[in-house]
Amino acid sequence: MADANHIKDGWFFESCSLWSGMGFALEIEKVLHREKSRFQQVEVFQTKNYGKMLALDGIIQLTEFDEFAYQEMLAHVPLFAHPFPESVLVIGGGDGGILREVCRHDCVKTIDFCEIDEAVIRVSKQFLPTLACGFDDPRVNVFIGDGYAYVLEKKNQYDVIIVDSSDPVGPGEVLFKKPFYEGLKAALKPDGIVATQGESIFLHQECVTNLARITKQLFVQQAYACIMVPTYPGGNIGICLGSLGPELKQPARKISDRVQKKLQYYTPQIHAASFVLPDFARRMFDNI
Ligand code: SPD
Repeated sequence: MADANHIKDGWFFESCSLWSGMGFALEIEKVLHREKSRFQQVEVFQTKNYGKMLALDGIIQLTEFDEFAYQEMLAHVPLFAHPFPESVLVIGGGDGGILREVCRHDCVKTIDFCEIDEAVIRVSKQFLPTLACGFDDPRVNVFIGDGYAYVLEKKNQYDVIIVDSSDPVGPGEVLFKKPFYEGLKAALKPDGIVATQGESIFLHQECVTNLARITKQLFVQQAYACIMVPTYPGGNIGICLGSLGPELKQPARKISDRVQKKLQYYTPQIHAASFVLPDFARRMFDNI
């Protein structure tokens, strides 16, 4: 968790034990919302140059400036790698950004959505309507509760599971451990794909290699994709993927012009390119 005193002289400072010795700051114009929910401090700021910003326990979850990069990639890479996803589960991501992207897929018939903190959904609907726009889609079933417990109850049900977690500190830590991934695997149909928030190849090497090791042990295929996101620590974040069948590194389906025109980051080319990693990272994964 970040220091509670993360606002100073009109600047929001993000620092965290996970990327110690480094910080990131955004100039803010206004605190739009602040509440202590049952689980965390939920804050929305109007920044000077990066639109609105959502922070949980002092950690930036998104800015309007670059949120599309993360949401599009975490949703569309697994969904386009799957030849015909009908049943999708989204864990976390109460801001609704991932949901917005999943809803763009006409072949998807049901979207179960499990978020532990109702406050994140409520606040996002109020302050971030361009993200929280998928909750009224008739295919969406919202469950407020613990994603870990939710997954353990599901067997053989989903084509794609997307985990949009915060960082592995505090309660979120269990979502980065093997028992959770065993649960994800059991919840997938035989050809299913899982995609989880995979932190940074620069800043979180232990976490990233651990996720890769777990997915390699449990899934038929494992891969890691990189996304550029300036307002995340180090300017990048990754997706850890596991597949029980389909090839992950190439889309299995064509994207329609209608959908492509609405996107700002994902293309079939960037789908494949995001798996081409800098050499230090390639070696890191080769050695797991
Ligand atoms: N270091 C912050 C990682 C945040 C990942 N989740 C973001 C949620 C956006 N939907």
